[in-house]
Formats: sequence, structure tokens, C-alpha cells
Amino acid sequence: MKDLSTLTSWNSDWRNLRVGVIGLGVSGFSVADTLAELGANLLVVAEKVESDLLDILDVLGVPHLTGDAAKENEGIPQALIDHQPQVLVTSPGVRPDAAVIRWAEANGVAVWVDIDLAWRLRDKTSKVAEWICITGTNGKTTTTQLVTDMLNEGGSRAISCGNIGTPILDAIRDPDGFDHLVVELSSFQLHYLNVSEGVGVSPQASVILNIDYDHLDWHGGYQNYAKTKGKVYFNTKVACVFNAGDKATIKLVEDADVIEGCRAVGFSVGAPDRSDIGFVEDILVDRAFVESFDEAQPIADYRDIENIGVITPHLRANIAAAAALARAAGVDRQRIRHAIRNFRMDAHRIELVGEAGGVRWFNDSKATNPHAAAASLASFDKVVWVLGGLLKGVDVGPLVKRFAHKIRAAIVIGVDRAPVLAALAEHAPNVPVVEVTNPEAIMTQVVAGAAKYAQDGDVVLLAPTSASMDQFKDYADRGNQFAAAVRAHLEENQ
Ligand code: UMA
Repeated sequence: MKDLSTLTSWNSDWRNLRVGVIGLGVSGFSVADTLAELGANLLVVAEKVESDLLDILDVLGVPHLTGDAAKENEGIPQALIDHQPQVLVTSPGVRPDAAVIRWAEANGVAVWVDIDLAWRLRDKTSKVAEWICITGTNGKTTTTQLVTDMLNEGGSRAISCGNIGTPILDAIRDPDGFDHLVVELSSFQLHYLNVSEGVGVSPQASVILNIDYDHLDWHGGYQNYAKTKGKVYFNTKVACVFNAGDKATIKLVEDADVIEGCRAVGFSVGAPDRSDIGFVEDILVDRAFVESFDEAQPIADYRDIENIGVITPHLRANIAAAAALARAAGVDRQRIRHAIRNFRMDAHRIELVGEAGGVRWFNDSKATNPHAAAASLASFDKVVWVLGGLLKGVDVGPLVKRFAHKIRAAIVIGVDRAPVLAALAEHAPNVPVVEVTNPEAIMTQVVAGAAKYAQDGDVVLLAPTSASMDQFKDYADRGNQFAAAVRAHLEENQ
């Protein structure tokens, strides 16, 4: 047995540490790859896997149990028990009530997530990055990208990582190292994160953007969900940033154990109080990182922001929060303004392509798998969902089930629509479905179908959950055709 409290560095002796890696998606693979390099004794257990990842594990000599073997003994395979792991590093998507997690907890096996491991290994290069941690129900990705741009503009070498899609261990293993890791954290990652007073991740600055009802079933109710999000503030050194319009977030700052001297800084879509950052009419104003209490310094105005896109309350909130985090990291106001002015939302990534009659049309053609589509669907309340394409053997059932309550109608494209239609029939039987059968002018049919069902306040969302090559050149072509059809429709119906 190793003393886990000594494993706090890339240079600690990780050899022969007995680890079970649960799940082999993006994060599970980065965990297995990293720990194999460090000489740990691994067993990977994953129900569903992509075969190319298994091939790499074979090359690395990492044993694995997959498919039915992973489900054996009600999800606690005998080979895992025999492996006698001291630690399980779980993928964030594994539910806390999964048998294997319950088994670990009952048997004194530590349960970590990749973020815990990354914190312990953060000194791989001589440059040890400061962390900025970002969570919230909505707006995480935009805020994370904005903060990264602001830091880079300020001369820091920064990268966005974590739930945003680049596993944090990939960032940790970058040979040149970073000055800042801007870490997007999901509530799943936070659930498993091991932090307490003085122990675990200690960010330079942290934020909860908002707390909406989400993943409640996974977390066992709202209180647990909110408490889980509150873990992001633990051990923060410079600033815990909270949403001045969402009192639950300030309560979580108050409840967190932070490093002495850490401040609570609010962000607001309206006028900022003392010690906050917010908007005075169309000017983003800093009242937090100023010389005196009465001072208010402008950071940027609408002319800078309108380059990004439609100035929604969400965008204002994300910009104010990002500015607060960047200020906490020492970026000056001019640099922040430059970053805002040059910021662009990723094309085809939850890109607003039209708005009329209270209906917003979003192109998320880049959502080619259930993970990405989930992140997209989670951002909205009620959607007319456009999906389908090359499924690559992916089962869309769980995704449809998870978001059935949000789907106003489904528009199904793709050559092989049968599995999608079956998943909708099974998990969302009351949702109206439009099947696009004619392969000509697909997006014109999509838009006409969606327009029939979309109501005031709804979002029409192209989040296909599949690759595009059966009917389009690539995802960009699919997104462009959708955007063009939306524009044509809105012009016709002006
Ligand atoms: N698996 C099991 N049993 C389970 C669940 C999963 O064996 O009950 C295994 C399967 O082998 C599967 C693998 O775990 O292949 C998948 O693991 P995962 O679902 O945790 O996903 P990863 O591919 O590791 O990606 C995760 C995040 N996914 C989830 O939290 C669901 C990604 O966030 C993140 O980008 C990535 O780590 C890198 O950190 C995606 C997401 O949808 C974008 N996040 C949700 C959101 O934003 O709302 C939380």
C-alpha cells in the first residue's frame, strides 16, 4: 500500500500504485495513458469503448475489461476485485450510484477523477500553472474561452481544458507548460473532486456562473447539486467570483473554506455594487480591482462586445464574469478590452444564426457525438431538435431519454434514420417528429419543419449527434447549409 498523501508530484513514486480506471472515453484514456507512463499498475474497466483506444492500450501494455466483461458480477468484475486497487480514477459520466463506485466507497478504495490526478501532477514542467476554475449550469464554455483569451492577451500562456473537451491531463503533459490552466468543471467532475480545507485543488480564482435545475437525478436533488458546485470555491487564493443576481452562489462562497485574503467578487449584468464588476448601461465597469472603494473604471463597451454577436444577458454575464477572473489573475483592463474585441464564438458551435418571433435558431453542427450534443441541449429550456446523420454505432437512446422533457419537436435527418426514430419513439413518445426523407434541399425541409413547431421562447437547435458525411461534405457544410436556410426562411417571413 502506498501513502496517497505522498503522491503530490509528477516526481513522486507512482510505480506499482494499484489503480482501477473506470471508463475509457476522453478522460479515462488520458488517465490510463498518464498513469501508464508513471509506472502505475492499471486495470481499465469500461462498458463502451472505441476500438482504436483499446489498440493503444494494448501497445502500452495496459490490461482492460470491456463490454460484457466490464458488466460481470453486476458491474464489479472479479478481475477488478482481484486487482485490489488502492484508487479508482473514474470518468465523470459514471453515476455515483454505480455499483463499482459503491463498492469502492464501501471497501476504503479512494475515488478520484482526472482533475484530482492533474492537481497532484501539476509540476510536470518547471513552470507550474495557476488554475482558474469555472463552473455553472450555463455559459461555462464561452466564459472559459473568454478568460483564456484575456490571459493570453495579457501575456500569459494559457489554455482552456477540462469539461470543455481537452482533458486536463493533456494540458498538464504539454512539454512547454502553461502559466494558466483555465479549467471548465462540470458538476460531475466536481462531485468526484476531493477538496476540503487545505486539501486538493487550490485555484487562483474560481466562479459559479449560475445554478439552474440540472442533473438533479444524478446528484440526488437540488441541495446536493448546489453543494457540489460550491466545491469549486474551496482553497481559492485570490478571488471567488459569484453571480450577484443569483444569491445561491454568494451563499456557496460564504460556506467554502478559502485561503486567507481571498476576496468575494460579484459579477452582474446590471450596475455593479462596490467590489463587483458589471454594466453601467452599455459600459462594463470594474469596481472590484480598483484603488479605492468609490472608484469605478471602465473595461469595455458595447462597441467592443457587439463584434461577438447578439448581446444577450447571457453574453453580458459571461463577459463580466470572465473579466472578474482575468482581473483576479492580474490582467490589465486594456488587455481585457482587446480580448473582448477580438473574441469570436466558435463557428458551428452553438452559434446563433437567426432570431425572430421569440424563436432563436442555433447551429451546433459541431455536436457530432452525444457528449457534445448533451452540452448543447443542456444550455436551453425548450428546443426543436434537429438530429441525425452518420451515427457510427452510437446509441442516441440515453441522450433522448435525458433530454426528453426539453424537446418540443424533433426533426430527423440522415440516411439511416431508423435508430434515431426508434430512440425517440421509446424515450420521447409524445414528442412530434418530422422525418426528412427527401435528400434534396435537406435544410430547407428542416427549417420548414422546425418553424411549424417552434414557439415563442423556444430554440431551434441543430445538434445532430452524428457525423455529416452521409449527406454533407463535412460538419461545416452542414452548418452553413442550415444557417443559409434559416436566413432565407427569416427573410421570407419578415
Ligand atoms: N462509462 C462506463 N459506465 C458509465 C459511464 C461511462 O463504463 O456509467 C465509460 C464508457 O467507457 C464511456 C466512458 O466511460 O466510453 C465515457 O466517459 P464519460 O461519459 O465520463 O465521458 P468522457 O469521454 O471521458 O468525457 C468527459 C466529459 N463527459 C461527461 O462528463 C459525460 C466531457 O464533457 C469532457 O469534455 C471530457 O471528459 C474531458 O474532460 C462532455 C459533457 O457532455 C462535453 N459534459 C457534460 C456537460 O457539459 O453537461 C457534463
